[in-house]
Amino acid sequence: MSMLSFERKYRVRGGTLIGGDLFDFWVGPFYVGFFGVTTVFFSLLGTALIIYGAAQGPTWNLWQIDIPVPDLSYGLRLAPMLEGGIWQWVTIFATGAFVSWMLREVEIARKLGMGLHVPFAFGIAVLAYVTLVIIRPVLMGAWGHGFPYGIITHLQWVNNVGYAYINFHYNPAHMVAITFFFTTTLALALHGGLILSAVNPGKGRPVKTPEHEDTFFRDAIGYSVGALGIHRLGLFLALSAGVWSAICIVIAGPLWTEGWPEWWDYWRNLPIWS
Ligand code: 07D
Ligand code: 07D
Ligand code: U10
Repeated sequence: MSMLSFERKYRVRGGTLIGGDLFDFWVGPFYVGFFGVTTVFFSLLGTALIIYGAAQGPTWNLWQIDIPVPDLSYGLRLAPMLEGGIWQWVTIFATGAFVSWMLREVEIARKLGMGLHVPFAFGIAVLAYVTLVIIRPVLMGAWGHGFPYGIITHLQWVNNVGYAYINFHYNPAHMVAITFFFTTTLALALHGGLILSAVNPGKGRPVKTPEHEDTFFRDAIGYSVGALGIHRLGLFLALSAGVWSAICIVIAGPLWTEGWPEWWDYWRNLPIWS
């Protein structure tokens, strides 16, 4: 394990949100903490339930396993275990595990005296998940609107929900989200390329400075966002992708019930043209 001397210096007490010193220890490389225990607790229960659900058949093929949502007729009530109840409990345990993981990241950041950017960022992924399986189903009045837990079946859900709105590509928030995803990969490719070209220029050639990095982009596009700036921009782009994804699905149904192509009719109906 590299950096053990550093870790020894920083493996100090404190920074916990709850539980004081009780769980303030490490197991191998992993920090435990109160939320490490709750993460393990929720993950084990959730995984056990998925295995129990898989055992109900019809397959052990990992790609085919499915934990289906309750029928829409159950509305927002608890369903019997074998009729969607497993999905409901897995949802509770998964949400518990994801929130615990985020809070464990908060405790680790506090211990190290660092900012909370990483847990905040993970919080956006959790927000997208919670939007899909809790917020939107609640707004639409039935747990059956959540996505099923299966590698192939969750793809079918995305496909079916997409076509339920005729053409999901016409959802304007979906367009914004996709643009942010694409821009994130562009920014990461530019940043990864720039850093490697400067600090790993090849055997026998001198490592270049941040001034070289700035100058490259000033020469190429007339402006450099800077070494700190590119990381701020990267985080902003990636989090915006997640936020606009959550927006695009939460408006599909609760706010707009027709096909997305029809949404654009507002443009033709503007008083400017009529
Ligand atoms: C590389 C970090 C590692 C994480 C990995 C995922 C499990 C699931 C569970 C057998 C980038 C581990 C997977 C623990 C096993 C059971 C019951 C992260 C990296 C390797 N999806 N999705 C995948 C999840 C949704 C969509 C792959 C999760 C929404 C499409 C994997 C969630 C919508 C495609 C997966 C989730 C959606 C995928 C690769 C939760 C819109 C693909 C994921 C909790 C967001 C791709 C067969 C990956 C694929 C794919 C997991 C939600 C759409 C199985 C855990 C409902 C269109 N999804 N997904 O690399 O090949 O992420 O599918 O919200 O094409 Mg999905
Ligand atoms: C939800 C994942 C959260 C993950 C968490 C962590 C574990 C632990 C452990 C590895 C949000 C889980 C961790 C389980 C693992 C270990 C050890 C991320 C989540 C908390 N679409 N579309 C999106 C594109 C079409 C449709 C989002 C592109 C069609 C629907 C994104 C195209 C139709 C929904 C996106 C395209 C359609 C989406 C997904 C192209 C289908 C959604 C990203 C090029 C016919 C979903 C919030 C995301 C959404 C969504 C992209 C096409 C339908 C913007 C590029 C036209 C129904 N689509 N789409 O949200 O917004 O990540 O979800 O054609 O619900 Mg789309
Ligand atoms: C970045 C960076 C940068 C770096 C970096 C990185 C971003 C410039 C300096 C990081 C990037 C990388 C390393 C690149 C690769 C990363 C990816 C591609 C992202 C995807 C990542 C993965 C796919 C890996 C996922 C792996 C995970 C999540 C680890 C899995 C971990 C576990 C299973 C254990 C988790 C530990 C927990 C929860 C707490 C501790 C618990 C234990 C050790 C278990 C024992 C439990 C206890 C002691 C508690 C007791 C439990 C109880 C009581 C409950 C019991 C309940 C019952 C019901 C029995 O920018 O800088 O470089 O590197």
